[in-house]
Amino acid sequence: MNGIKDRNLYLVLSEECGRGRPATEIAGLAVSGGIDMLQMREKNKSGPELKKLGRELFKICSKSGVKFIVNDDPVLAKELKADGVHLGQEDLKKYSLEAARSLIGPDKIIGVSTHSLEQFNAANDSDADYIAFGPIFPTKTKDYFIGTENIGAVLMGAKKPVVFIGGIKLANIDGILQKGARNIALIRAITEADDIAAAAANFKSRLTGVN
Ligand code: 3NM
Repeated sequence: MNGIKDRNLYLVLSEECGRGRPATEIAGLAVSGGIDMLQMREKNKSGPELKKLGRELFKICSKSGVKFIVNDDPVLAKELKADGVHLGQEDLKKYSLEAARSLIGPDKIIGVSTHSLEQFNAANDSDADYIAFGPIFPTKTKDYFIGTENIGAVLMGAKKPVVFIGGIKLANIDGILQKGARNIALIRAITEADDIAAAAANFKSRLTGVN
C-alpha cells in the first residue's frame, strides 16, 4: 500500500506565499513542527527550477518520514522519486488516473482535488488514494468556496482518506474536526506564520488531540 497514515497535517507549499522565505526554509521548519505530508505546488517555476527544488524537498521530507507529493505532474513525480502526485481536475484532462498510475507505479500515492459532491463521488469510486475536498472556507487561492455543510456527507461515504482544504486556520479548525475531519491541508496558515514550526506544531496537536 501507499502508506498514508491516519490524521495527516498536509502542507501545500508555494514559495510565493512564504513572505520572502525560501521554500526549503519553510519546508524544514514545517517538518520540524510535525507535518506529515508536503506538496510542492509551484505554479510559477520553470522545469529546471522545479527539479532542483524537488530534489531538495525530497531530501528534507525523506529524512523525517514526511510524504513528499508533487503537484500536477506525474512525470516529474516519478523522476523525483516522490511518494506521490496530486492531480487537480484540470490535470485529469491531461492524465487519466490510469495513465498517472502507470507512470508513477502501484505503491505510490495519487491524490485528486474535488470541489463538489459530484467530483468527490467520482474520485471516491476511482483509483485515487486520497481525495482533497474544498475550498471549504474562503481562500486567496480560489475565487469561490463550497462551505463545510457537506463534510459529514462526504465522510460518511468515503472509501479513502479525505483531506479538507481551503482557508483553514487555528480559529476555524475545531468546527471541522467536530464534523469528523481527520486530515487537513493548508498553505498560508503555515507559510505566512512568523514562527512556521510553532504553527505546524499547533495544527498538529489540534489534529491529534494533544495539547
Ligand atoms: N486547493 P490556504 S484550496 C491549493 O479547494 C488549494 O482544491 C484548494 O490555501 C482546493 O490554506 C487551496 O492558504 C488553497 O487557503 C489552500
